[in-house]
Amino acid sequence: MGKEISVIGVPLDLGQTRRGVDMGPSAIRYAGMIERLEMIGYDVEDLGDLRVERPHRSELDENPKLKNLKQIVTACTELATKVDNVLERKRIPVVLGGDHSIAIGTLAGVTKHYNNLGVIWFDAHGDLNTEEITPSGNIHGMPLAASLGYGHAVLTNLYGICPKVKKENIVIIGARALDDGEKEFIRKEGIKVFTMHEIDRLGMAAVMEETIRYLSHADGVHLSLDLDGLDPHDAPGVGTPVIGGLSYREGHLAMEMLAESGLITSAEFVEVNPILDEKNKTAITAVALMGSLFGEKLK
Ligand code: HAR
Ligand code: MN
Ligand code: MN
Ligand code: MN
Repeated sequence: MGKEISVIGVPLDLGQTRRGVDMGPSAIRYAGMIERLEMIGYDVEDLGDLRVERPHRSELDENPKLKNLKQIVTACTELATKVDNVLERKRIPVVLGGDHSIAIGTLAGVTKHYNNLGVIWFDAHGDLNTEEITPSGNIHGMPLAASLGYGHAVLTNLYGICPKVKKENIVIIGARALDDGEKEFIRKEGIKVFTMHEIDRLGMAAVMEETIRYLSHADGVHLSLDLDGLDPHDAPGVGTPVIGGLSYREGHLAMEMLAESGLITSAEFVEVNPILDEKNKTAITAVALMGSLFGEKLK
């Protein structure tokens, strides 16, 4: 991994129904992200935020099983182009959400550059729903399924690449709120998942060692970090908090081990909602995790 990072903000909140996560990129920047990465020695280029249109109310939620599909596809396609361009220039893309539906766009842009892309999905949720099994119709519950080639064709074929990632190249970490349909999907496809149960039993260090080993054959690894993977105590500013999550220390250890491994080639930090937050705590946590991920040293 080189020492050049390009930051792309995606102020999109249409993948779920609680407004405010569109302010995530600002909150993360205000928490000192750019300066933090520069302190570590990176050349950081801030490409600013994507322009995401705020639709007329009458256009919202047209299809209750795929809410705001059109707007999400537009934003994700633009994001894919930007991410693709950053990698073309041999820089590391770091995407700031926005809700997790944007991962479809990030992965579309990233996967073009690898033959065997690995993905670490750090999340309380599986994000493995499709319009057939979704309990909510919210597309932020679908990006991993879409990237695997399951779901509506405009999502699975976004940017003309399907699937964007292979099922044997994914590790989900921190899951504790999986829908029944998602559990069935995980079993059927044999997807590697470390639920909170396994993390409690094995400990975070062993989980990360196994994750790094599992993905060691990949020629690039994308980290998709949903802040709700952390416990709401450390990350209260998220739209769908779930108790019993990873502590800040476990998250921090995970990031340090990933930094040591040298595996990570792109990243995104999503679901920061400053309206639901306590004094920007969640964005501050996100920036601290980024510091560790990108090799901040204690001594
Ligand atoms: N699984 C539920 C659904 O599909 C909740 C998803 C919540 N998702 C996120 N992203 N916050 O991980 O609606
Ligand atoms: Mn998610
Ligand atoms: Mn989540
Ligand atoms: Mn440490």
